[in-house]
Amino acid sequence: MKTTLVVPAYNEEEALPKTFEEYMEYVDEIIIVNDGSQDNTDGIARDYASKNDKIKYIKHDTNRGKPEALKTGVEHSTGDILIFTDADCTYPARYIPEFVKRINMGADMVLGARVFNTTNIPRFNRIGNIIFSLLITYFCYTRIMDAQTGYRAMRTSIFPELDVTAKNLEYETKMTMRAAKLGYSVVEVPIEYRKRVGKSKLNPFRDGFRMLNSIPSTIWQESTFILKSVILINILLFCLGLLFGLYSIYEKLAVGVLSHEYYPLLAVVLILTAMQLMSFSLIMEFIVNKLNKIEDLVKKY
Ligand SMILES: Nc1nc2c(ncn2[C@@H]2O[C@H](COP(=O)(O)OP(=O)(O)OP(=O)(O)O)[C@@H](O)[C@H]2O)c(=O)[nH]1
Ligand SMILES: [Mg+2]
Repeated sequence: MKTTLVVPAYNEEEALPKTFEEYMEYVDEIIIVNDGSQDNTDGIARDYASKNDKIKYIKHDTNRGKPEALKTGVEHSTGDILIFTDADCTYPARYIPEFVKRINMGADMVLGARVFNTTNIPRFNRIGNIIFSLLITYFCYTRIMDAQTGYRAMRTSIFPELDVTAKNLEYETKMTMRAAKLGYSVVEVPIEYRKRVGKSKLNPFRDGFRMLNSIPSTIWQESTFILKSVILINILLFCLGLLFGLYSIYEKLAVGVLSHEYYPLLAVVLILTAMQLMSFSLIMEFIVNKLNKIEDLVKKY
């Protein structure tokens, strides 16, 4: 199967030559998308593309953000397998054969999970990553350690279904979640994550806050209508339980006796029902999605 590497680059003059040199031997096609850089990214990418048939160079006249740069790259790709990486030398190219192997074995998406040397991941990203990964594991019923990784491979045929809307950092996470939610097989390959070459464009506070902020909206957007209804009912049950519980605690502390002795029990029952119902719905949704995917496969062959 033909492999296409898509590399978004924004002011990466320092890391770009190393990226080309490193990845060249591992893929059949490289698409570099210059996302309106102000440095010499244009000159370097143009030069490499003119000397090498494998490299296609595309340029955004203005900066549109990483998700748009990746989408432009995909539009110009001709491979059966898409591989995304950053142009900052953080992701080692040597894992590509393993990614391709996993896809050939039946995976739909392979994530390069940054589990070794996580100190090279900015602190806010690390915290966000842990929260996202736990939530995704729960919401998608699929164990995912690094939903946010920028290093991933997927079958080109599934990309249109995973074409999520996002302005920045949350793009990869949303895509991972959509894939898992749709019942695609998402697997992880543990990778080393190196220190970036060149200046980071991330602002730990602004981008960290944005990312944490995007967690509830991502979960909401990626939920089906039925799941959204269940979430709302659960929130209602949970809040009611909390209200009864807090009222009982307040009464016990302030007055010393409970006017309604069954309130604490009611609180526990409501909260546990909400949690059980949520887990049950998520498991049901997971099973239904997987069965749909199996049915699609059976119809195909
Ligand atoms: N930040 C940022 N990156 C972009 C943009 N457009 C393309 N990119 C590229 O997307 C990749 C990821 O961006 P990075 O700035 O490395 O962000 P990161 O990998 O989350 O964090 P650091 O490597 O620690 O800076 C790099 O190859 C960038 O050059 C953009 O508008 N903003
Ligand atoms: Mg990076």
